Amino acid sequence: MRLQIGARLFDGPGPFLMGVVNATPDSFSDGGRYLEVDAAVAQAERLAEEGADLIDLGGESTRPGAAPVDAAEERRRVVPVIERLRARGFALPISIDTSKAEVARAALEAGADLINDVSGLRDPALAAEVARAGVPVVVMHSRGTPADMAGRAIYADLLLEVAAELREALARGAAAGLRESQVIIDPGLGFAKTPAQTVELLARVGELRSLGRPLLVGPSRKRFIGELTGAPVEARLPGTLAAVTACVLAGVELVRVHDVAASRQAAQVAAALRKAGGSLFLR
Ligand code: HH2
Repeated sequence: MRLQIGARLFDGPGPFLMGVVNATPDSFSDGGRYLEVDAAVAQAERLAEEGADLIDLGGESTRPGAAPVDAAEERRRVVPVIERLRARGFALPISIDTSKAEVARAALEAGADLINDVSGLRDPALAAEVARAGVPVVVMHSRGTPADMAGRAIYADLLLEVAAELREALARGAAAGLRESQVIIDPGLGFAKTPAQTVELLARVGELRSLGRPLLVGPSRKRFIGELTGAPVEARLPGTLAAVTACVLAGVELVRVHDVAASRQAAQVAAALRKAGGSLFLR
């Protein structure tokens, strides 16, 4: 891939690691808010030290069944974190995980560099905002909303349909004036997919290269790992590392993870194996 994200040129096959920072809510007091901002800033700085290439900041949970958050509240959660990071000279590109145009605009004004849209440009206002700003955007595959996506995990041909729906998202972007060179594609592991479908999608993710854009994949701590292993969410690092390895062997350029240090090591070994080639890749 060759893509400028903020101050940094992402050049080469990677793998590049996107470290996850969730700005968790606390509606009780401003004091709590301040502590949350501090905690999110500290987490971003920790992930940078661990070797993240960029961070992804989110102010709304996208877990299945998660309650929606309004734009004003989401902005209040993320903008102070971006402002504080930039004021402290944070060097990495900052991605904002949002599907709302208003939040995207405020985040970009505060110093974010990339929009991570888990809704796949379904809101024309967000697509227009990305086109206006000219920043890179992650276009992720999903169906429905976190509240109803589990019921939409019905596919006659999983890879064909995910690829076709991503192509439709690219077309929506183009209609809004977005250049294709701004776009990173994400298959959306666990979003409107059962654990078994997520495994199939991960195993065949390389097929999405046909879309001609860099790939980002987010396997970190997800439910398919729990279903395969019985591990609760806080004990899914080993399974996450296996999935990170699979992503890198498949040629995925960007991997979104919570545990950057451990993922960096797995990704480095996998990248060396990928480079060496050999029978590992023969079926
Ligand atoms: N997964 C989550 C959130 N955002 N963005 C992209 N591009 N790809 C993903 O796979 C992805 C994503 C869900 O993970 P997490 O951030 O841990 O959970 P939550 O959304 O509940 O904060």
